Amino acid sequence: MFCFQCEQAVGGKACTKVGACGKPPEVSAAQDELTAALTSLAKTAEGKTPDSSRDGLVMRGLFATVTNVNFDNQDVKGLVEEVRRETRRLGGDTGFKVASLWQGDPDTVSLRSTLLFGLRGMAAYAWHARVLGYTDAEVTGWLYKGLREVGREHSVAEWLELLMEFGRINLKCMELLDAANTGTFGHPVPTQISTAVEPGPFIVMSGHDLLDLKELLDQTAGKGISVYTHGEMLPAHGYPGLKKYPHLKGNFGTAWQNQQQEFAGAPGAFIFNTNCLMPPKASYSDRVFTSAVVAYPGLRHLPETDGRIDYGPAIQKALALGGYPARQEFTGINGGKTLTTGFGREAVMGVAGAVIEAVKSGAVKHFLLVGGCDGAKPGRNYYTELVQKSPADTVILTLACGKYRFNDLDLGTVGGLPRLLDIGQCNDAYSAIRIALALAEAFKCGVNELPLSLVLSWYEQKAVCILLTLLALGIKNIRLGPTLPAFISPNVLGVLVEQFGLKPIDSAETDLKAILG
Ligand code: FSO
Ligand code: SF4
Repeated sequence: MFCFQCEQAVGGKACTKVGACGKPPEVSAAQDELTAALTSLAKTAEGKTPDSSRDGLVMRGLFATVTNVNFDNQDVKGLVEEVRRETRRLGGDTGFKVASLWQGDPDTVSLRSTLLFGLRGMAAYAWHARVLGYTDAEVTGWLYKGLREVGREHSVAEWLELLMEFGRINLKCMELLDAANTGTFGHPVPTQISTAVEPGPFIVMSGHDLLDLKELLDQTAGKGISVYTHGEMLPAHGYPGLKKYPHLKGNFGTAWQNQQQEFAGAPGAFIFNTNCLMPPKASYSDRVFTSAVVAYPGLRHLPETDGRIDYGPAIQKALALGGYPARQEFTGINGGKTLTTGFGREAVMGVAGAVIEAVKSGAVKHFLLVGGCDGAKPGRNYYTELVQKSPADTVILTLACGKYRFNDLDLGTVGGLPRLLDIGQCNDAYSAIRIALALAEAFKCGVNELPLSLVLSWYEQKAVCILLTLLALGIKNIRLGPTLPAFISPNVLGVLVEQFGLKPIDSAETDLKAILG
């Protein structure tokens, strides 16, 4: 096998025997076959009448190859078959060779992989929007285009142009998902969340798909079951259309990489609906369920009727386990007992006057966007330290699951604003971009001239598409850690450093000093 798409790639190079994520070689091979099959389908579908179910298949096919999503060989092979059937139906055949994906000139492999991984991330976002009934022909069309380009040869300059074009399209995709989430559930409002678990049966939902959470809340209503979010589902608490459910009680656990410790011995049911599933331990695997594109051999996959998920098996499990006999106090990783979220663009722009005043009066000197994924490797304490050591006149904006490193800290307020503002999930990078653009407009300058620094953490392919969007917007001097992607070749890194001022993180002290001058 060969896989180097995430931050856990063995030795900072690639997983070649078995995935550090637990992905076995046969699944890796099946995913490569799936990518090749999708490329052939994209070529064959060019110029043909668009078809919604084909679009859904392309999204699911790309999404299934994202890190920590699908570990089931049969499932992935089933997708390969579906894609090939559709290709044959359109009169095409399978031309693109699997091996050619990861072979050839290192810079070409690097640029091709960057585009492919970005497409995988964007497909997941497009899928979340689609299930809420939101699609965009340009975004969907670019999934096909991107796959075709992955199967073609290009010069370095052409690859870079494709990556920038992709970054702009991914902005549209995140905008679409923002419209889908806020259009369906309203704009997030600042909300406090408990980290405790109440007595009685409970279900924990992990992932990004807000519609799945709503349906779980509907199906558990009146059954005496409490529902908790986990990982990237945390920002769901801020949405009026979800926070109105009284049995949505709080958040369970911390970031995804701690699930094997945190789920062990917990008498509740756990559902994974998007990424971030780790190989379950035998001690709790009987209570973990997968849904939608997620699959793991031996775990129960929730059945679907007319495309909607039946949570019955998880409900029965939660009732049978019965939950804790008494309230359990849990904390975040720094010992804090409450978390806050819901500072999306509407909430922040609603207090734009106060924000601008705070900057003008000098109460707020700098904004730090500390966002991205969390992960298992050491070195991520950097993000906790950076936030802890940032001075009292800074505001920390955050999004995605990397926030679990510091979201239980009480950072107090500045100029009447909380110092820590959780914008939401990784896809809410869209909201962060809108906030940055609004600030730039208010101060009549460019985003790069704002007292704003981006310090990002990456783990998987959603982070890749977001990074490409930020670069395509011309945002410079982004700091990236905890390590740089294995798929970025030295020459490509040289270009990113030269054109965009992209920097690897250093120590928290050094970076803070450089950022705050
Ligand atoms: Fe995190 Fe996992 Fe959202 Fe990722 S939960 S690591 S970038 O899948 O998607 O932030
Ligand atoms: Fe390795 Fe990451 Fe690929 Fe898993 S997804 S096989 S950890 S590079």
